[in-house]
Amino acid sequence: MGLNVQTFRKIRQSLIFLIGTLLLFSCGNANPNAGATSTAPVTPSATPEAPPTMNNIIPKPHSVQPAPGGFLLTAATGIHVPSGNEEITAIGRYLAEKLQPATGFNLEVIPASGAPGAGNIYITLEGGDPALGEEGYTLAVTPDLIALVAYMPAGLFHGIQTLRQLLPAPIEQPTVQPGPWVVPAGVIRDQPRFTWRGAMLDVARHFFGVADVKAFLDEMAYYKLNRFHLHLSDDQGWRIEIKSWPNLTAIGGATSVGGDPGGFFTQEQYAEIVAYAESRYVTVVPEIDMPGHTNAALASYAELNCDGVARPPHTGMEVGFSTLCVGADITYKFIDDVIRELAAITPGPYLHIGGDEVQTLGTDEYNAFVQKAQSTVHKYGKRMIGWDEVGRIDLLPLTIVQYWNGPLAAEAARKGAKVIMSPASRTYLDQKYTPATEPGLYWAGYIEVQESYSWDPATQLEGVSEGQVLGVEAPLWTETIRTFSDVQYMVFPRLIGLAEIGWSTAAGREWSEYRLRLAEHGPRLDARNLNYYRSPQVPWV
Ligand code: TNX
Repeated sequence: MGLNVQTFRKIRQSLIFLIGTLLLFSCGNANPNAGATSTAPVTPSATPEAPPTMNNIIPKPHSVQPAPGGFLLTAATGIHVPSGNEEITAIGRYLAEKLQPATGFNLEVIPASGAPGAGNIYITLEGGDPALGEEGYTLAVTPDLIALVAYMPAGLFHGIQTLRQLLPAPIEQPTVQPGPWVVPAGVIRDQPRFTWRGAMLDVARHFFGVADVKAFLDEMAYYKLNRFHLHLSDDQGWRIEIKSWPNLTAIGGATSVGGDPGGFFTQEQYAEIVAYAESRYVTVVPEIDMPGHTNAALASYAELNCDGVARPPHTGMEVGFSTLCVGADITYKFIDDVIRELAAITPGPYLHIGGDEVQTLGTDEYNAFVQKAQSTVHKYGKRMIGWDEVGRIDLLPLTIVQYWNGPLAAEAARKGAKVIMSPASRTYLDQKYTPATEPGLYWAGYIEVQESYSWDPATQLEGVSEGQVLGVEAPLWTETIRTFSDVQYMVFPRLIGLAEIGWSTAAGREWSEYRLRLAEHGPRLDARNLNYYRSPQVPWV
């Protein structure tokens, strides 16, 4: 038979490798920062064409030890995964998919046991360090091999995002680029600071469909975010099919702010989003806002109103006027049905019930309602999350409070609840960057990129310290956000900084250094064709 395929691959690999090595030496060291450690000052490369360094990764890894030289990725590079492990094979395929468009290589995912020979990528749980936790990983790059090792698959997935960022920026282009595709050598040991690193998309004020949501999830995964909070109902729209209450989507789903078109997810579409998120190690956190922010439901069913009269649809932006009829039995039948159906299609452990901005109920009425909602969420096997107003009630041990503005999150923390930090003045992605920003609101202030980055979750709110913080989340409310291009513009680059706040250690995290790393990400955002705010605070390359 002459040359068999394996031998041919090996010879071809050796030849390409030899050429690559020569190329590396002729360009000098592939890593100009070799010898530096994560504590040394960062010198980002000056142009997108310069060889990549280990120092431009966002979120910044826990520890980085650069070494001389680099690994040349070629068409013959194999991605070796443990044979018989479907989950890791899928992660290997994901990597191959991400590298395909720009390199033109159809990298083979090879089931194997043990470390492969030179010129390959090795992805494994073998030797994974439990001390790096469920999401940590070690990425060791030598001129011969890329070895990605983690204790759990989520860590491997995050390590792959790091690997993508170690390749030159054109790796993100959708069409074939010249290369060469050199990964700088060194060792990265990495793990997150917080377990909750989230983004929220409000699909109620304006609706964004499955394709947009998937694109949003892809971007979250790239920055190692792991919680996707979907704000599914509000005064202006109801966006999730509830089979026992079909008018919620038939009537409540038809409207949006400003009379823009409505829309909703069928339960099948929601399941598709959940599965897509799962494949990117992101947990979906659905929110049905109650008892306020419910005009869309009150317009769909007359019996949910205390006076028995259906409300007209609301397409304005005012908040606080609507409430479910908290004294009526039918209200509790309604929330039981909604929570039961939503819990059944949500594999993640969380269900968000909103609870914010109710201006038409007394404190006792509000507290009694939220108490019942909490029992219902618990009955269907989920942990309740609420905005900080729910901090007033008797919280179950696993209930989580999401801080946005008031003093009640600290009260909840005193009672033992964990807090998700979403301070409006730092994390609200719907707030304008400057007065010149076209979309957006500014009630929490203008939030330039520096303001959104320069804060710490453990010191932001008096009475809430590191151990009480579950993590961080940036919400994008969409009253004024009408297109997915506007979504991108408000999200980028602020969400990138939020991802770093959630992942990287506080020590050494500084705007003056971060802005240089962020600048290096400009060509990557361009290559991914994202619309983003080119803040004058950032020296974009
Ligand atoms: C406050 S934050 C809200 C939302 C609005 C947002 C606009 C919170 C829990 N409620 O209903 O969309 O401000 O910035």
